[in-house]
Amino acid sequence: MTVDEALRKAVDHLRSLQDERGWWKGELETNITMDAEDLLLREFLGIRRADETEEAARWIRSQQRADGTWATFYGGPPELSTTVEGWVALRLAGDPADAPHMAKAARYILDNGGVENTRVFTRIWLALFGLWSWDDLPNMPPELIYLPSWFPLNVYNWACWARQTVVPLTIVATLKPVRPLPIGIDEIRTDRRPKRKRNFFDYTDKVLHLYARRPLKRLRRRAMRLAAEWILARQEADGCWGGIQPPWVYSLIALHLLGYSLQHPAVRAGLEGLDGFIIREKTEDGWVRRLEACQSPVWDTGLALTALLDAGTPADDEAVLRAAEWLLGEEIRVKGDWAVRRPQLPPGGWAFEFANDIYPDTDDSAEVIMALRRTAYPDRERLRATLDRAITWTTGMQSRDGGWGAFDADNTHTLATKLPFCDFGEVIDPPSADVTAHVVEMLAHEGRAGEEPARRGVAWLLKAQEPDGSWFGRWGANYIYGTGAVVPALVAAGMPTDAEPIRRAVRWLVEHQNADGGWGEDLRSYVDRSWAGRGTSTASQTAWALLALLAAGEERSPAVQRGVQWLVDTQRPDGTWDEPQFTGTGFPGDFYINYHLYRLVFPITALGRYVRATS
Ligand code: R01
Repeated sequence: MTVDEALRKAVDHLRSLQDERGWWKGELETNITMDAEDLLLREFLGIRRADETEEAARWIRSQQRADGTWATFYGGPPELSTTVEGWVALRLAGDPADAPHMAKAARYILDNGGVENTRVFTRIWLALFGLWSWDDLPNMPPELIYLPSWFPLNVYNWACWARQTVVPLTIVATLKPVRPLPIGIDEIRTDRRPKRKRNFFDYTDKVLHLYARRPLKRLRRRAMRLAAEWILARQEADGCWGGIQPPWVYSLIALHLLGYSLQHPAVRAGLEGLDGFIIREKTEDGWVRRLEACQSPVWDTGLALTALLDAGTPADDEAVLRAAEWLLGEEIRVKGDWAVRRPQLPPGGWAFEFANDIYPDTDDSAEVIMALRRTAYPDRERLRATLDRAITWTTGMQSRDGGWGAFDADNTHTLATKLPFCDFGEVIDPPSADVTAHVVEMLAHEGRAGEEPARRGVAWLLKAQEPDGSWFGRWGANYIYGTGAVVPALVAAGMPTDAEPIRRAVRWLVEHQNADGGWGEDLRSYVDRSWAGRGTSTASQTAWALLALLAAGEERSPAVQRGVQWLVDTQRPDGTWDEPQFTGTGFPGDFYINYHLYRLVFPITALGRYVRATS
């Protein structure tokens, strides 16, 4: 098989996946926390059905490994909180505690500190059912909503995903609801307190617990009302909150506890919208169902469009124009929470999801701008105006330090990260190399590399280069993703390919090529630097390495030849690639994503650019 044939087959496959309405959307696979919590949510609201429970339980069981545990990514190490949630969900579904798969899970849990050692979110879910005491959870008062945007810890200093999670949780944790379950968790308790690192906030937490016992009644009542209004004002058109599962389910629970019935329009829209995030699939064992943590149509469509164009698809191709039309309709024309930090900036740009108007992000906006600019969309005036707004918005979201975060500017205050409440994931959204690179690349393509924002972005990137020549990947795994984003951006911005930063990156990539010719990087690299750039070869990571090498002018090098050959040799007969490995990152160390379209769009872009560079 030649490179051209492989590319054509891949393109045909990608075309076949386009929705007739113009978009692409690959599954966004995460882990069984989603499915366990979905059962618990339905149980809590009193709407859990036996058939849905059985399908979810079947999926959860199918993901359990031989040692009884669950992980947060393919092939990953056992994860305690996920395993506890899986165990509880299966108990709820009727699996007996003494069944071998349950006993094995319990064994692992006990050996690793028991439920006492799980993350705060897991223990909140247990507390909702009386399986954990609300008093043994960090306090988070609803009065948080009063803090003005200049005050430490105010909600706008939290990353948008954490902000939207914490506001409903203050309501839930204040009302401390308990809906008893017919199951217990004695099998997974140790009744020992885990040793945690303590800091100043553990003493504040004691004070907050004392206040929580006798709050100023009127202050608290008003805070609860303000928090509820804050939540309701942020529900999106499809019923979601922030397009992601945690704010969504906690907002539903909070509203429900405040007396909004299941028939209330906001609650109904929320529950119906959630159904749109369910994937059902027939397997050998019967139907399974799982929940997407989030959906990625705008991101996928931007990347697919770029892939088609890089593969030589004409700019006026019918599939290209259909995608462009859909993306133009997805433009965001309203202000969102980002405006708290950039009040003068007019709206524009794109979010990641079908509906997330209050939270557009710079990463999606940069990718979509680059893709749309290359199309021959016939209404040139509409295209120009949309791109102008998007470029202005994206540029205006630059942080003071010269980099770009995903959803907010200057979201860099580390205080929230110190709270005992925040023991999971990222809670701030500071600039990252991958996002900054995408924005710089976009500005360079727009002919703005010489202007101040791009120059400061380049300076930010140069400062962020690791001593070994790579760049950290915040939203993709990991140094290969970061390096694959930054090198093309620096070259687009005018850096000569023989400049020292580029040469160091090239050397790092070549040194980390696998013997089979591909590249791979295990997600363990986020917690253990010895995994940096190391892991089983995957299609998306091989493509990212190739994108950097091709931008660096290495198209005739043995490394590129072997990388391209790896893609050709491992392609499936249907034109795509197998990629059970997760190469997407939600939160380094804690939450990972398998974007099902990455295995196809990135190889197409890499092969397309290779063919162009060598012909
Ligand atoms: C989550 C959670 O489930 C989650 C889901 C999705 C994301 C954020 C941003 C982007 C867009 C994509 C996905 N781009 C910046 C990246 C592009 C590749 C984040 C988190 C889990 C726990 C909590 C996500 Br608490 C909150 C959210």
